[in-house]
Amino acid sequence: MLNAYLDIQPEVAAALAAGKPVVALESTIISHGMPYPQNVETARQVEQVVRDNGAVPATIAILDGRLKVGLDAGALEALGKAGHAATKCSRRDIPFVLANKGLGATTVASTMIIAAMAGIRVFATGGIGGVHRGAQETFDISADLQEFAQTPVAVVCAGAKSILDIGLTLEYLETQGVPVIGYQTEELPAFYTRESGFKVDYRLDTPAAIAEALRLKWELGLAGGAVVTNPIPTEFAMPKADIDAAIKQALQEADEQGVKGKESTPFLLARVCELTGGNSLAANIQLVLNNAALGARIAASL
Ligand code: PSU
Ligand code: MN
Repeated sequence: MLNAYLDIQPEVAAALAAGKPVVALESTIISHGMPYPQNVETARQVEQVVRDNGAVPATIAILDGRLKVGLDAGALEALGKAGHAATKCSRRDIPFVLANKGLGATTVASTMIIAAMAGIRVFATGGIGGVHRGAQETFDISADLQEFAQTPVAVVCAGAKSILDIGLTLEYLETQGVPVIGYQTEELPAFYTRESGFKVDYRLDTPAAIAEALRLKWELGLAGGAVVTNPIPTEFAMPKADIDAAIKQALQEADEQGVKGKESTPFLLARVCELTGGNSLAANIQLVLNNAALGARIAASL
């Protein structure tokens, strides 16, 4: 590719050159989104599910002064083991982590940027960043939301977690011209649960219909991507009361401890996981696998 700092794994490069489906995967979910060793195990399973659904997986990270598109087993293990010691890289961080040849885990925003550089249009993950609760005071709004507005990659996720203000996140996306699609649902899913009380912009029922809407958007030259929300399968969804209680406590602890900035989301994710025992982790793993399958099918349709 044009970018001198990009290392595209040969299998991924061959698929892209042949016009075969490729699905980008992020690495902050590995380092900061789940504990070791389930994070590495899940990352491997996600790649396998992408393959089983007819696409080539490309996990993205920053390593040894290179933007990596496709990671080998050693790199996945290193990221998973490093955990919070890896640098969580959003848009602003990319050049600095490249320059000091650090270990950088890419968020949704930076994964989109690097995927777009490589020519990948579909990306699957668990949850996205958004407008945090209390953002009226703190201004804590994830850079992911700006990225959806400018970078042409569709992100398949299980909706927004209620660590965020879901209503404000939707308002922000509307302002930025970012469509929120519901796969086989009119209601926006809330990550661990299938219901949020909010509506998506468009319900589409097949990967082909989603691919067609994306194709039209990009053919018209409309900047940015789309948020494709995929509800957690019913059998893995969590009781709303359990997850709400854990989120409430995690938010209160974050407030008491003065956690802010880029630490905020990883802190909340880790506390929710601890407070619910393994339950939320098991749900989290299942929804990511479910999103990987849908991402692969959309990529295949594109
Ligand atoms: N939400 C999750 N799991 C995650 C993240 C968010 O349910 O792993 C990660 C993603 O990498 C996302 C990032 O892009 O956190 C958002 O961080 P921030 O709010 O600091 O922008
Ligand atoms: Mn933030």
